[in-house]
Amino acid sequence: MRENVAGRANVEDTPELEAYYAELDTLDAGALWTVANTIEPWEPVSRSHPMMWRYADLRGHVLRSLDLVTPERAGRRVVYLVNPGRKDVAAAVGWLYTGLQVMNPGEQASSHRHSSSALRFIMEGEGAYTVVDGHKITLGRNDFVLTPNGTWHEHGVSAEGTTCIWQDGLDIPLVNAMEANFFEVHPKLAQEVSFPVDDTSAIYAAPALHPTGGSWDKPHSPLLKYEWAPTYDSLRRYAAAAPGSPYDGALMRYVNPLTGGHVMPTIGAAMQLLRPGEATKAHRHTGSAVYQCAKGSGHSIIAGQRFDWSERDIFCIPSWAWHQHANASASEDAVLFQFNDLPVIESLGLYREEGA
Ligand code: GTQ
Repeated sequence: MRENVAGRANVEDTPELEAYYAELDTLDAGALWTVANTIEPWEPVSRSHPMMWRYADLRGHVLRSLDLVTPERAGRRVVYLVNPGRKDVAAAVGWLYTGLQVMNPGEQASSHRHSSSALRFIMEGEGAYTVVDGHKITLGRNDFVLTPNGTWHEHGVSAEGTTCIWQDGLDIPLVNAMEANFFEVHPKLAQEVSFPVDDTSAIYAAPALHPTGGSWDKPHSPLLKYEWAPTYDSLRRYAAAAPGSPYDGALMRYVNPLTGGHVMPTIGAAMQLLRPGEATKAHRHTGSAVYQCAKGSGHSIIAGQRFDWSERDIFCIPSWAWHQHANASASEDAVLFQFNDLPVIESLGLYREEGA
């Protein structure tokens, strides 16, 4: 730990120093040189393990919770994913939380709001919806929906639908680390729908067109739903027209259509397509990400460990871990959804990247 390098702590323990440290400890103080090399590593040292959670392993357990608890009693019926290195903060990786939420037709969770920002990625089922600040949003497979911090939100499945499972992604660990988390339940437990259904898509999802007039001063995207069909179409067109990134294939960020920036101040998201047979080069960068395979199959090598994934499997890439991806198929696309903490990393000036 204490390397013998000029400018780095390199002090031998002596009885006198040990006594000195013990005295400082009684005063709730310490000698920096005993911890300097740990608290200021040469480069980021993530406590998160590279991990993959197979949907085939989890799905049955997620469905079992339908019989064990009601949304009323549980608040939210969710199986959350635990990184062994981040168990203490309920993170799947870094400061990001993720879980699988399940709901039967006709069920609705009570409306609430919190300081954490959240997103959902729909995995299976018909008829899911979310209400965000009075905007009702209908959701299908591979749709991605925002519930930015401070917005009232509730999720449900229409009576005509089927059992739905979606992935929740939140910055709960980050907001808790900042000691800034508030949580409130809506006084009426459910909101009124005060806008036309899917209005934010009608207003803000037009390709390369912005509505004139109006104003928007919130720090998150006014578009709340990013549908799968136009996303996949855009990725395919991009992948056919340009080489994309040697590290990520055809990767596109979900953006706030008014600014081109991230969808929320603390959580970014992206979708990437690996062409048939495509294998990327390895790179690493600061920032943590949670991935879900939205289509196809392949593998990723993360910090030297190989993870073979197929549709609905979830995996994570810790900050500064080397990673590369490959599509397993010679004829089909592989598509990966991800959410990440890049808006935080970038806005604090902490982004660094290194390619192999
Ligand atoms: O529905 O806002 O998986 O507050 C965890 C915490 C979902 C939600 C989770 C939450 C939510």
